[in-house]
Amino acid sequence: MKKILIIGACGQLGYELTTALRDLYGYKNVIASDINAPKMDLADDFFEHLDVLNKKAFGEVVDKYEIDEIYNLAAILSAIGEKNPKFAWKLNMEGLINSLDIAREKKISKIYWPSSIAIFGPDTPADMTPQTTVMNPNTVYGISKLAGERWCEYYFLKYGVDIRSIRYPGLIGYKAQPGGGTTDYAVDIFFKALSGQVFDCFLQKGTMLPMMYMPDAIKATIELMAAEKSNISVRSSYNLAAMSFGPEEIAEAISRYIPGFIINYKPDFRQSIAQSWPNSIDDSVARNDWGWQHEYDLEKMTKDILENLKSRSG
Ligand code: AKB
Repeated sequence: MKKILIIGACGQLGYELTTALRDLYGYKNVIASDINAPKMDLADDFFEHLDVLNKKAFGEVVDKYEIDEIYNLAAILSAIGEKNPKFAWKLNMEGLINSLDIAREKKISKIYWPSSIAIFGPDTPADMTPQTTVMNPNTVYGISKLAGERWCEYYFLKYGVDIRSIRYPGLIGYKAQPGGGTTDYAVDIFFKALSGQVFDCFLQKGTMLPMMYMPDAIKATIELMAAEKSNISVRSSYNLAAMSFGPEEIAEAISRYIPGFIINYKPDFRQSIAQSWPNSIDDSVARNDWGWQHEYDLEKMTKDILENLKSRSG
């Protein structure tokens, strides 16, 4: 059985991806790692404390477990990145280059690295944004992801590293907290609504963004990594879509289950980041290349999250 290393396993995506890959490939075959202390059910013999910037330690973990596949999910997201742009650049770029070099040097069979809709910017066509178009991102996170995409393609073309990547929209899940992005409001809103609180939204009414429910993001990631090499025509990163909505639409969907739920709009610096991103994404290349299909729309996702959170709280 192949051995997988996840870097950034304590993050919003990492936590759920680690669980899903362990279900598929066996618990002991998926090594979780993070710079942060592990969440309760990750803290065991198959967790490594790892800073992706420490290439030596990274290489030692790869050797210790005879790793075949690497998922490098460590990143500083859009909102936090604007507070410390130089560090965001350093972590996002050097972390990726370390992963690509280790993949090349140690002949890792496949490597996964997430990109984002943040690679697009205010000059990009906002509706049904195509796979290849004007990019011009204006956040440090977006700049680092776009540069990262170029490095991914370069390592594939130049050294044959089998790198695969998705440009995730805003990811919405309830099992782990998001890590400082512009789309995080769409996670927080569920927790506030369920605890009977008014939700102060940091984005303005009508700010439409591409979003995806976590089970779809996990499914896409696993399917892309399992796809035949010959079916993958994009070695930078694939556009991927499921749904698009503004804050008032998710609030309305929630209030169908929680009558009387109130949302207020208090836009902050994240408003201009959101406005620079597309409203909706054309992901036909992913659909044609490796058969991507989403399962969840806004309605189905809202019902699922609220049911799960309610049953969790007893
Ligand atoms: C963010 O908001 O920064 C992320 C993303 C869209 O990549 N969720």
